[in-house]
Amino acid sequence: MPVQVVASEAHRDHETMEFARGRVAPSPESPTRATIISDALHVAGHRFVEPDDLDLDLVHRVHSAEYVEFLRTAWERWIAHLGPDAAESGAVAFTWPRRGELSRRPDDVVGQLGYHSFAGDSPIVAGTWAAVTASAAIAQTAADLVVGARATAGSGVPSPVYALCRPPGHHATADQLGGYCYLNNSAIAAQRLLDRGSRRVAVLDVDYHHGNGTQAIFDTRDDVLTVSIHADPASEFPWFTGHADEIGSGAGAGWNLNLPLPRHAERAVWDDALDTALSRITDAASTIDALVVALGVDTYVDDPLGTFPLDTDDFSGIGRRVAGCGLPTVVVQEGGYAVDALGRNVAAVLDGMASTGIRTGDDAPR
Ligand code: Q9C
Ligand code: ZN
Repeated sequence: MPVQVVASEAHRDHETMEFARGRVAPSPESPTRATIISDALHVAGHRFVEPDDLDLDLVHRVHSAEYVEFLRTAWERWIAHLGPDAAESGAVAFTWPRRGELSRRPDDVVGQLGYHSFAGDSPIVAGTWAAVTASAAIAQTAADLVVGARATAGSGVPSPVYALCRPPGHHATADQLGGYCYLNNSAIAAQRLLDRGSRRVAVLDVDYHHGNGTQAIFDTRDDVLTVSIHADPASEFPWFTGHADEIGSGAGAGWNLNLPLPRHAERAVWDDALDTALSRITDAASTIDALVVALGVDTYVDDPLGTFPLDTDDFSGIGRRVAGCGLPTVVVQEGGYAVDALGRNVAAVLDGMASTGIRTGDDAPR
């Protein structure tokens, strides 16, 4: 059964370098990633849709206005401040606020880069604003399509909608970029579902890395259940959050679940974690009426950034099991860097989801 895929070419000119693994090299978060996924989903016969214009008010519900304005203007301010030679690196920080000290927002773009980032792996280049706003618009549109389908689906659960977001988003907090993420597309999709009538939304993050940004954005809120399965931050990026004892705070206490796994965890261990995650979501299913899957496929056995052993068949299994929740679902692309396998891995997830006989408006019993 074909799935609606929201995609755009506006990410193309967001192409960065990263200082990692001892050298400066093209970032693994490359434009090619989106092309490979798009090609595989075209071949699989899915239905492509262009995103609507981005609703900046929606973005401001999960990001601070000064952060969004910083993202919009940082590139031109960086070049104006440092001259054309600074184009080569892209706008990137080398100084960050110090732990436990007051951190006042600086005036200059160089200081603001430190204020508005937590990692030096995500430069801002000329094409970044166009790319991140298109990526967020894709998430917004995918949420709108799921809501629209629900309205017409009668008693059936609508088919999933896939948001081909690039760059990814789950590391971005309300006011900090990092981990190749600038705007938190999964959080934007979740907020959109709430604004369009969901009572409570679950975000299930299966990326190899902890979804720190999504956790932080919804930390004190009980209208979004955030669940993340990831490599233990004691030995993996993003290093400082993602531990099992982070359960949310204030009204959000009990509405965050972290399932950290050791590096090189076996498939059975990962599978058990998914069961735990899905039980938490279905336990609360009386109040949860929509799901966002933050779909990183950097859990793949050959991913250059990961250590988990999942293969392409495992990804269709994930799709099947997630669809078993029976919730209207937006799938938002996060990480995944084994470009040769990226297309078929994403296609496998959608295939697994669409093969479970979820009924749509067209085939639901009346
Ligand atoms: N040696 C996602 O999968 N990169 N982001 C820093 C420095 C961190 C991954 C590596 C990887 C971020 C969306
Ligand atoms: Zn990742």
